[in-house]
Amino acid sequence: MSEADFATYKIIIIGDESVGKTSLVMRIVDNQFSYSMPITVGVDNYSRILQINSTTKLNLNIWDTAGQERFSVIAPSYFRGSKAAVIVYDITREESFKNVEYWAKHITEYASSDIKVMLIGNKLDLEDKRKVLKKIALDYARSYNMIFFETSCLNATNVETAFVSLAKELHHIDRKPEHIENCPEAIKEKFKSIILDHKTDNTVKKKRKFC
Ligand SMILES: Nc1nc2c(ncn2[C@@H]2O[C@H](COP(=O)(O)OP(=O)(O)O)[C@@H](O)[C@H]2O)c(=O)[nH]1
Ligand SMILES: [Mg+2]
Repeated sequence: MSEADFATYKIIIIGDESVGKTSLVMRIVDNQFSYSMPITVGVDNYSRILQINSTTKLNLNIWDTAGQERFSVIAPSYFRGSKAAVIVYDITREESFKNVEYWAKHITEYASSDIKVMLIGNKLDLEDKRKVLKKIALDYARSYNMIFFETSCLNATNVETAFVSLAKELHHIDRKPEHIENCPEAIKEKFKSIILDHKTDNTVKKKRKFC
């Protein structure tokens, strides 16, 4: 297998405490779920190989915060070398969605400017307790050019789909020709962001858009 067919990407997971970050990692890495996830896990990064097409395998090196988020501060070294950040909130806790902005600022401050960001609204199985409307989160994600999914780690809804989308996007960015602006329209189209299955809404202007 050639180098072009295999790549490793560091992906960091951030967000408030108890939104399901560790559960998300456990679901994508081991396809497991537990109501009693350890708050601090000894090992804080995990790997999952994803086959994204017939010739390409990607190694997702996924980093969990190991409880640092309890103090609302995450060491800058956590962000180093990351190609993507996943911000997680809990659809049943409005506060955790409000704090997405706070975590996004951390990314702006510490991560590389070409980082890809995915926003995840977790605990979709608790629909009857929902406090964050999907449309509000979707609009927010669009305005920052973030990939967006709602997931349930409990029943595995959308977890695999979300990470496959992110992996594909990272792979496309990686293979993007340096002078994409000079490429024919057809090629530009190929590398266009795949977020949300919708076109990015450029009418909403915010301070910082993620790649
Ligand atoms: N119902 C439900 N509970 C979840 C889900 N994801 C995580 N949890 C539970 O929420 C709690 C916090 O999860 P955890 O992964 O430790 O959150 P973290 O602090 O963000 O790492 C645990 O009791 C999990 O079992 C989910 O999708 N649905
Ligand atoms: Mg955790």
